[in-house]
Amino acid sequence: MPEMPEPPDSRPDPHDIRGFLHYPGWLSVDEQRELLVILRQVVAQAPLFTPVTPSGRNMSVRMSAAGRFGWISDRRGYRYSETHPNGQPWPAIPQPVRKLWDAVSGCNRPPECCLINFYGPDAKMGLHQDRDEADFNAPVVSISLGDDALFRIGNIERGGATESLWLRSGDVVVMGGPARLRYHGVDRVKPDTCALMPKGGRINLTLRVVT
Ligand SMILES: O=C(O)CCC(=O)C(=O)O
Ligand SMILES: [Mn+2]
Repeated sequence: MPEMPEPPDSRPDPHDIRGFLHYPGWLSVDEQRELLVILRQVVAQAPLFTPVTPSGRNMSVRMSAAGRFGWISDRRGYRYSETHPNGQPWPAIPQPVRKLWDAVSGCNRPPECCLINFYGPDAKMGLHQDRDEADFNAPVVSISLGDDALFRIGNIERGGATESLWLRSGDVVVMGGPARLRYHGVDRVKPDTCALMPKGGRINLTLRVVT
């Protein structure tokens, strides 16, 4: 048999919003379903937990992670940790997620943390910078699955005008270059906007180089 050429990989072009690259619908519905099956295996090994802020408040997002590091928060503060709060190492970053990083990050270092954020109907994430990493040359790559989320993008400094966009299941956002330290957050999730997960909710995967 003659070798068949690989089918062209028709991925969407990004929209640039304040230096964040938004790829609407990067993952097909089949790819989203495949990823969800894999993520279920990851959270079976590393169960979702409710992080507590240093001031003692429960975060509304539940979290887990894959990779060498997970990001955790408790009364002792925010930090990267090589173990889950239960003491176990984190599962490996799933292969399709690694491939997505290679395709969009433009970074020759592999991701060391795949944070898994689970948003129920009332969860949100306040405006913040991702700045617990040692090397800001590496971008942050975010993948959305499930219900729509209102994502807010601010400035490099705290305050000032912001811009919002809806992130939908299968969307990817690359936060890198001069926008690496831009404030961002999730104001709310719109329940029942996606059929991917039978009980609804939103999963965000945030990939980062940590060291
Ligand atoms: O859920 C999102 O889209 C953003 C998550 C995020 O910014 C983070 O985990 O640092
Ligand atoms: Mn962030």
